[in-house]
Amino acid sequence: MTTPLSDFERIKAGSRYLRGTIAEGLRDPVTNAISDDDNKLLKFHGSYLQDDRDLREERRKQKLEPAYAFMLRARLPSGVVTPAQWLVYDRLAREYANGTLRITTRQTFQWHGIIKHDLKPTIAAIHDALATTIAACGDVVRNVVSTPNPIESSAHALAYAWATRLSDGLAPRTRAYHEIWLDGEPLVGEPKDEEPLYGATYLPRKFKIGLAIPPLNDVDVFAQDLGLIAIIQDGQLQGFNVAVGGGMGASHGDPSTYPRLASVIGFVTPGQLFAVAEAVVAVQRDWGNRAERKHARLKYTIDHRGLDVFKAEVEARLGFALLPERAYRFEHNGDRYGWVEGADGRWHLTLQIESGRLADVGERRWLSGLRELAQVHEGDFRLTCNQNVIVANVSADQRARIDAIVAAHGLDGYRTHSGIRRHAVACVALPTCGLAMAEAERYLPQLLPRLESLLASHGLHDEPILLRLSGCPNGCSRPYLGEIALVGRGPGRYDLRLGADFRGQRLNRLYAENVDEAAILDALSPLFARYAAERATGEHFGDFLLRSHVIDTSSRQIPLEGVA
Ligand code: SRM
Ligand code: SF4
Repeated sequence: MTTPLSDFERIKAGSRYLRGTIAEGLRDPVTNAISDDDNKLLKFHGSYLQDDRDLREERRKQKLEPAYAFMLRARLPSGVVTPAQWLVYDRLAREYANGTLRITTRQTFQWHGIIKHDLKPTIAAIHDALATTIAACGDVVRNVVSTPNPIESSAHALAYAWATRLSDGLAPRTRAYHEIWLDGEPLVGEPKDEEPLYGATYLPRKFKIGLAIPPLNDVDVFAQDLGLIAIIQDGQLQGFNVAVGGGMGASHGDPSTYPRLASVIGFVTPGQLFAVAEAVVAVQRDWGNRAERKHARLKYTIDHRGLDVFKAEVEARLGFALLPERAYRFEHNGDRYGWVEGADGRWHLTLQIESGRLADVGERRWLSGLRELAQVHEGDFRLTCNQNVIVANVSADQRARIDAIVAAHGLDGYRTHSGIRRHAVACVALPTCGLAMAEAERYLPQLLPRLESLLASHGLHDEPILLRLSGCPNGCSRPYLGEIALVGRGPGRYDLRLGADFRGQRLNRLYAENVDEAAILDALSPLFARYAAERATGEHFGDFLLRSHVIDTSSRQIPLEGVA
């Protein structure tokens, strides 16, 4: 007996290539929501219906419908934003959203709190700014991330070109987006096959691609469904190591779900890359689990069928074999802050933004400050997968002007931040995320000072330590790659996980389950003390925990150096 397909598959199949009744639902004045089925389809257009969870209970008591509003996510390959685009996004944040812009862990922008009436003009404005929101969410290839670091300008230019090519080439083709949001001619009758790659039911689940240029693993390449590791020799791009089956999401108490690091299966030349990406996506389209969404990501397809079988199928479809993987070495997966000079003499300034939230709060006026920068900046901006921003391609004579704006708006905290603060990432969680079990972004400002004072008491204030905070086990801050990670269980309670490395190549392990802040600090204090006293020169916290057997050594890891 075959297992029935998930309800989501029925909705996709009946959607006429993602149209559903979204257009009609947007016009319905009776509710601020849209139907459940349309909400599922809306994700493919880059948006989610949410409600303000802080207000949920009160509104329920008052017999009001929840405070519905939409989250919208842009598709910005490689996180590159021009100053002109920045100004549009900033205006949309103030005019239609909740007055904030949110940089995500996949180097794009989200807007929260857009009411139904304003969703269409917001999307249309993004389109007019030469960007899009299509396939920013949904069962498709998402926004392709790549290293945003422009120091090696020629290598970065290549990474950007490939990220854009993959992002555009693997995007859905349906005209539904134009019809619904941009007043394109509505389709008459049944649509023909508009999706040569995806077909009418798209992929079984989301699919993520990331491209890293060693020694920087600033995209967490092993957390991607398809990770590409650029191999550059003497300034020339030789090709890419291909890694498949990475993913973070898991569910509490369900061992059949788990985070997994991508497995390197070989090397491809630049000329082969697009075909290889398309073949990997196509095998997942055909082999992925369409009955159980919890098991539908590529990582489960691979573990279910076997890596060798999966690779053989990809090669059979390609008609050629992948070459043996090439040597590579990562140093870290964080961002470097402050000014650096690129190989071409242009300057780049990385600013740290707590949880990627651009808002004007007290003396730190991120939204206004970046707006003012966008008004004078002649280069571009790069969003990072650690939720930060690079003011990129600045000429030497413009640096002082940029510095003055940064200082005037209180955005230069990166100069004095502690080691752990410089490496802290938190997901959105409450109040907008419907899946959050505990706070993350809103909790980080309380947690950090406590961790900092604990670290300082052991002389570790400046020690770089990766902290990742997620409000639930879905893992949007990639917490399973944190040297220290908190994964939400319930209000004020988290799983404490420890011992990933500093390069995104080793998963951490569960250390204490379902604990509150006091227990977390109690657990960490003796470990910090031991680390301060016993670490080897240059040894990172996660590596120390592994060496000293505080965490189990059996966690799957990628060898720290690729094979020669
Ligand atoms: Fe995520 C779902 C936010 C990166 C794994 N994620 C969600 C939703 C849409 C909640 C929902 O489904 O209702 C969250 C919206 C919250 C809000 O109010 O904005 C959400 N995810 C985010 C962002 C904004 C977190 C952030 O603080 O930056 C990131 C947006 C990225 C982007 O621009 O596309 C974000 N999410 C990630 C990552 C990190 C990454 O991709 O590098 C992961 C782990 C990697 C992975 O996919 O395995 C991630 N998000 C998930 C999952 C678990 C998927 C799974 O395989 O089980 C869900 C839940 C789901 O899909 O059912 C989820
Ligand atoms: Fe929401 Fe969980 Fe993702 Fe955080 S990790 S944004 S709580 S789905």
